[in-house]
Amino acid sequence: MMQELEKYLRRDRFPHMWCPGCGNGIVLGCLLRAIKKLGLEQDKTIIVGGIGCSSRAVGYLDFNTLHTTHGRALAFATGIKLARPELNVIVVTGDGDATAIGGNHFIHAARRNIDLTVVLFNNNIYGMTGGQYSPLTPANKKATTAPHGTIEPVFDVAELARAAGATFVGRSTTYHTNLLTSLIAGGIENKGFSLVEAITACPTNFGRRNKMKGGAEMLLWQRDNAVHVQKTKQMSPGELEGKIVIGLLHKKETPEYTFVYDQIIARAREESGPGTLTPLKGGESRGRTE
Ligand SMILES: Cc1ncc(C[n+]2csc(CCOP(=O)(O)OP(=O)(O)O)c2C)c(N)n1
Ligand code: SF4
Repeated sequence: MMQELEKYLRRDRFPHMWCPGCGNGIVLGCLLRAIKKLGLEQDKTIIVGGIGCSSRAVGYLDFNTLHTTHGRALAFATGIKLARPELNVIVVTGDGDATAIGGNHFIHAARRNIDLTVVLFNNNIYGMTGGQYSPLTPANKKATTAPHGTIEPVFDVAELARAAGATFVGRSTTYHTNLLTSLIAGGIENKGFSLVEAITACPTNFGRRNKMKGGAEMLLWQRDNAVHVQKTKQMSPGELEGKIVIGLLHKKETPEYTFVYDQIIARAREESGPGTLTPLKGGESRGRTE
């Protein structure tokens, strides 16, 4: 980790709990580079995690952090953003956390276009609990709960986020770190719901079972199987089969949820007359009756 990123880390929490070859540290490094690039203040930035190896990242970060419950990171983050819309709210989550138990929160946060940046660590498996398959485990891949290969089709989580209403969607891998950093920065800058899917390696529970060897080989696999979205235009569906499309996949302008919420409060205040609602102080309180 570069020295200039050290100030963002709680050094007293080290050594970290991740296995050798795990990609989580690479995603974390990209997140911190994005934060540094944007010059976000540590006291004005909240990072929320669910439960899982990836969500453990919040414990190592010297920001306002919340380690919440499995699948509920977005529910907590939504509450924080509504109460304190001026803060930067970033969510770190795993593929199980965000799309299995937390799938409902995920689609509705995207639908609302609330200003949260979700960094989804997609290692295609439940890492922390020993390798059960998730909605992002590709078909035919092995897991403890699918010893002969999964038979369920996989979600395209980027497409899911776009269809649900997200206004910024990007994907990169832990091999393509510059792209991952710039997508996370773009997601934070976007005023609305942003998803950055980070394809990362779990050599312990996915790689080992699926004969992908170690973390280094899994990085090379990412290099060889990723295609930048700009190149896909010249490729046939057959050539795209099994490829990971990376880059900025979707961006659009839609009013952001807390902005619309403020307008409703202003309208409600006008309609209810003076003294019925507490004044807003820089987003500190919202719409409570006196
Ligand atoms: C309500 C609840 N159900 C199940 C669990 C057990 N559990 C902890 S982490 C986890 C899955 C983690 O997988 P993922 O979100 O993909 O993160 P990873 O560990 O791979 O980073 C599960 C099922 C839990 N802690 N709480
Ligand atoms: S189990 Fe997998 S995701 Fe969890 S720390 Fe180990 S390699 Fe990383």
